[in-house]
Amino acid sequence: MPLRRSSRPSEEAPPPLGKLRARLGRIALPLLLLPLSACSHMELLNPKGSIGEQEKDLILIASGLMLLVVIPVMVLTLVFAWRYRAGNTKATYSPTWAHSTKIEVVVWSIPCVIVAILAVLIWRTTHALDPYRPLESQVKPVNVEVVALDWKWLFIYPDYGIATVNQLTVPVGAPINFRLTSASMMNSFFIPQLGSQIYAMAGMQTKLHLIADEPGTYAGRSAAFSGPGFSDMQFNAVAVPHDEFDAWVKRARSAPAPLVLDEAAYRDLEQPSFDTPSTVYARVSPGLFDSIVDRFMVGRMPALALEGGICTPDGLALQRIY
Ligand SMILES: [Cu+2]
Repeated sequence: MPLRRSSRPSEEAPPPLGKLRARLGRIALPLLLLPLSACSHMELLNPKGSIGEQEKDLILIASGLMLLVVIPVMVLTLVFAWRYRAGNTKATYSPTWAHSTKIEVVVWSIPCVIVAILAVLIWRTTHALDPYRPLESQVKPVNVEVVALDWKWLFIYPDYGIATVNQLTVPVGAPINFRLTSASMMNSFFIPQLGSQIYAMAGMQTKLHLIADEPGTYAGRSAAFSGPGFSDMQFNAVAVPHDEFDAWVKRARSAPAPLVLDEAAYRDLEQPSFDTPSTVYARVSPGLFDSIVDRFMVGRMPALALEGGICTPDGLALQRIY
């Protein structure tokens, strides 16, 4: 539309309310629908596992509840500004007005109710979706030990004696029990389409339980800045049917030129590197994950001994033995 300049804008009659509403509707509707059209590209809103599904529901319910306050406030702001504009002589004019019990009840009770509902909802889902909580399933879970290195992810499959770098292959429909640690910087392990993010920290271990309900390739990443190679610290989480997973394990173990992740190979691997290609190790030293966690405990050992504590394999837990 070409710009039209009125010679005396102040005398131009304001458009009637009906027309204004129609105009606002024409602008507002596409704006409201815009984010929805992008849903299929937004990983958090396009989950592929039951944890991710529940988290998506939580995001949508919580956002909806909060919009119950936000939308009326936005709309009423415009309505009030329009209705009580200087030019409108029909609106009530009461310069000494100071208090309205009705308004007080509305502006306090509605947010209180919403906060109460959100509190109950969040309390329940926080416990239901606790990353440490094992998933109930008839299918045998797969254990994966995750080590955040500078700047790549090492995945160890202790039950199969294999390991990979920057590639996570998991069977569809089986709970995946992750144990995570870091060999250096703190990192954040995140596969948005499968659910919760969790930190990986040196000298301690965190746990995460996820499940993939559909076969596919899902982007995994570090969601915490950890240095110059951070932006390439990405991996593919590939969910495949169970028999394909078994075949993949078999292939990994019987690679023609097998790579072995022993202590020496690990020393090489942990050197900082950028944009590391995905690698499969046919064998891995047993107990590698625990030894990576324990490495950061050395300085604390004498102190722990003096305190009469022991260091459990379960990370930093300090139990007093007397
Ligand atoms: Cu911590």
